[in-house]
Amino acid sequence: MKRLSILVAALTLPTTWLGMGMAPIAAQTTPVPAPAAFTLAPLPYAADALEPVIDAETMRIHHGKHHQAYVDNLNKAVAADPSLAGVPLEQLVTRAGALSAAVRNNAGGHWNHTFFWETMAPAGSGGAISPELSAAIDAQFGGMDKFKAAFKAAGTARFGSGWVWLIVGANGKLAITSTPNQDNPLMDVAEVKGTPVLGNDVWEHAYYLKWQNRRGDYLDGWWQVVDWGKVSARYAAAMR
Ligand code: MN3
Repeated sequence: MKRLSILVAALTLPTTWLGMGMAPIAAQTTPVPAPAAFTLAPLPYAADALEPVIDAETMRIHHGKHHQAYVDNLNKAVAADPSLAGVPLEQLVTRAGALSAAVRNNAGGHWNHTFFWETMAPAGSGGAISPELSAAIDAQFGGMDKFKAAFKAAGTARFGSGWVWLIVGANGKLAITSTPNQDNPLMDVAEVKGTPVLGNDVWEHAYYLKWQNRRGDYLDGWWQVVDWGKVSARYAAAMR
């Protein structure tokens, strides 16, 4: 009798209870991977390592707040457009003109700042310029001093916010160029296109705490922390 009553109880279970038993099996489909989000890499040196050219407070705000915001806003902009899921940063940059302003500005901001941190090293610790890059600068600009003067002129002439670059153009020659906002010479929208080997941020957030309105002095001082070994390696790669 007891066995029969258990059977009856099972048969009278509400169908929804039986359905619940099936639910975990139905859920065992291949999980959709979360879209790969862009992340902010740590600085390749301590925040105060480039003092006195770039003070520690500027470095912390610039990397931890400004660059972080480009990364966060890029992730939001990409998440809003399913066609951009998984597209590498370099492709977002080179296709920037066909994408939203949010993607263009924040992909540019992320690419430019990553490039910028890697361009620098504590004074005296960066590598030496290669004979090949030195010769190319001599040939194109008439020597290092003239190159630096031309780079400074382009950086100070950039109205508002932007960047100044040394690039290798499609003709294999060096050129100095400047871009507004967070654009860069890799973008399809750049006036002068090429492969950047060196770039300096001339947004006020990059220098104002230390240099205030003296952008030209910041551009002069900045050479102390440029890692010419890194720049030379980029030049060699661009010429391959
Ligand atoms: Mn910046």
